[in-house]
Amino acid sequence: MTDVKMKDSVAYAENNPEDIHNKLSSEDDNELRHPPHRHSKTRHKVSMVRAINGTSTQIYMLSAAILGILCAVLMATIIGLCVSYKGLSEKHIFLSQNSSQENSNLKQLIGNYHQLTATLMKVQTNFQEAVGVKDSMQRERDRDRLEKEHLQRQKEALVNEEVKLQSRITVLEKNCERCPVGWELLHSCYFFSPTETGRKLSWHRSREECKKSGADLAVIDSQEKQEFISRILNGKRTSRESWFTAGYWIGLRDVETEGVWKWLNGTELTEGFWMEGEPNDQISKEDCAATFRKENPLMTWNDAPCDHTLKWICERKLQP
Ligand code: MAN
Ligand code: CA
Repeated sequence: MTDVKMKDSVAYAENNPEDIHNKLSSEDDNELRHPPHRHSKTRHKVSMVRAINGTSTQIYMLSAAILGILCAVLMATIIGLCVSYKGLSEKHIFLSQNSSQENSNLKQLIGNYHQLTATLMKVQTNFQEAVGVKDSMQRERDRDRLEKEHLQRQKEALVNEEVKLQSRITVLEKNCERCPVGWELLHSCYFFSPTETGRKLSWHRSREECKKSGADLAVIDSQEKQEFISRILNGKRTSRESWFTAGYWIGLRDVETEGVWKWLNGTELTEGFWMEGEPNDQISKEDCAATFRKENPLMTWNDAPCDHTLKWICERKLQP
């Protein structure tokens, strides 16, 4: 082998130690088969082979070490992954358990919510019903209150009426049988000329008729008497004649002084119960007063000519 060849072989050996080894072995075999001519050359070759062998061993050892380290790292990684997986799996189990617990809690909460909603709706319905009942009770109460007030007023009116009737009973009891038959009693006895006969007289003739019975034409000097006489007249049957011919003479005149009305007992008129527009002393000939059947019991008087013929009302004082 030449030097150049050697150099190439060494360079090649550094890169491909096994091939070189094989090559050298084959060369050795050749040399054994064909013994070398130079002894130093052989020694040099042996030392080179040894060097190459030492480098290969180092490379193997390094590779093995690296491989070992990689294995260790791989093992550690696997162990780490296992541990991590175990932890994650426990965590997963724990979370799944928790999640199912939470789910059941959530379901229960939803159930409770639906129940509460239904209860709330029921309560609302009940509340509305209660409001309706309350309103109707309120209306009923208002009606009852109005009815009560109405009844109260009626009761008061009846009580007043009872008081009046009671006093009338007292008077009647006191004056029982003190008036002649056909006469009406109110502090005095009153006689109304009969409608049936149709008999009518002038004011003076009427007064004479009263005197025949120990009486005189009526003096109506209070509202009580006026109402009493109006009530009796309104209780009598109506006739077809015109209103101003259906009147009753009373004991009131303004003969002395026109417009100054005096009762037969000499007292001047203070409170009159004239019709609307009366007394009007028509054609200056109306000096005698008469009472008529009218709707308003406090507006029934008219002044008429004293020779006019009308019915009459007598009044007889009670004996003390
Ligand atoms: C009418 C009215 C009365 C009057 C009478 C007389 O009714 O003018 O005032 O007294 O006539 O008949
Ligand atoms: Ca008149």
